[in-house]
Amino acid sequence: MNKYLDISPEVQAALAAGKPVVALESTIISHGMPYPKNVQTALKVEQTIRENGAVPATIAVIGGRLKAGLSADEIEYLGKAGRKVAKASRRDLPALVARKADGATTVTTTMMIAHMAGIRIFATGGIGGVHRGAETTMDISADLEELAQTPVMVVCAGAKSILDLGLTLEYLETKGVPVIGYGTEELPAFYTRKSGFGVDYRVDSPEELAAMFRAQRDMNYKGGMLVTNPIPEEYAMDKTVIDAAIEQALKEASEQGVHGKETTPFLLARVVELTGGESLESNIQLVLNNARLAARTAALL
Ligand code: PSU
Ligand code: MN
Repeated sequence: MNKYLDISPEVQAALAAGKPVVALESTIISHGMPYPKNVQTALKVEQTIRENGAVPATIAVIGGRLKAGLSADEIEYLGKAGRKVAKASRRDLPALVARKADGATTVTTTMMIAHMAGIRIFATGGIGGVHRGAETTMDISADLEELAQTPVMVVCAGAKSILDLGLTLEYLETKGVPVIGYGTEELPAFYTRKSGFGVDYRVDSPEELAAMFRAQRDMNYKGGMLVTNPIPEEYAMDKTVIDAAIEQALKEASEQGVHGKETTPFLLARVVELTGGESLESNIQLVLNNARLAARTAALL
């Protein structure tokens, strides 16, 4: 086992017994939602995974240790510290480990640590992707590269249209990452169920998802699989409301010269501020929905 990795006793016991385990990210806790809603949500997501027959493994870097499975106190700590905790992508782990620092794991580092721990499935809200204007900024999330090289199934609600969703799909196609729509032919756009872009395959049951992932693993693919699960209808947002907020956030980011690792957190925070509590509630509900699907699929893997 990796010498920097700590697997919690509960997750370790589940893995040893071949029981289903679902990984969860921590950027959504520290950077994605305000305190204390972030902590309440993280605990509720864990509970939802348990109710659906799997063991949750929330992932983070604490004191330079790569953690798979956090205690409620550790989740509280990450949630309360919020933006003071570094956003940890692939390039950040060596520094955080060497300096014994804390990090909130993105989709990228959650996939990495899940894979180190032997966890095959991970539930989150939205992934990073190709940013609008990437043809000049070259801002492409490391999440796409990780999906191309780490064999973990990521269950999300698609991606927010702060990104260029068409280019994100092109990139995933180039990298050989299957994009699956759960109960849909269309890529969901996080707050809304539709984006106007098609997915590669529609799947209608956890059994079908598990079969596709098993086939991919049996063929020794080095990459992962992206499952996009639309937000439940009753929590979906009005497209015009969310589009206006995204346009406004993008305009402010460009005016203020926001760039690099700050781009995604800036855009996400502004969209939440501009749309108020409605988008936060949608965000919580779609994560719970993804946790349910991931737990039910993990039980079949
Ligand atoms: N998109 C969302 N919500 C999120 C993120 C992205 O809708 O919370 C977070 C995830 O942790 C994701 C990261 O892995 O942002 C991507 O950041 P970047 O674009 O800097 O790679
Ligand atoms: Mn970026």
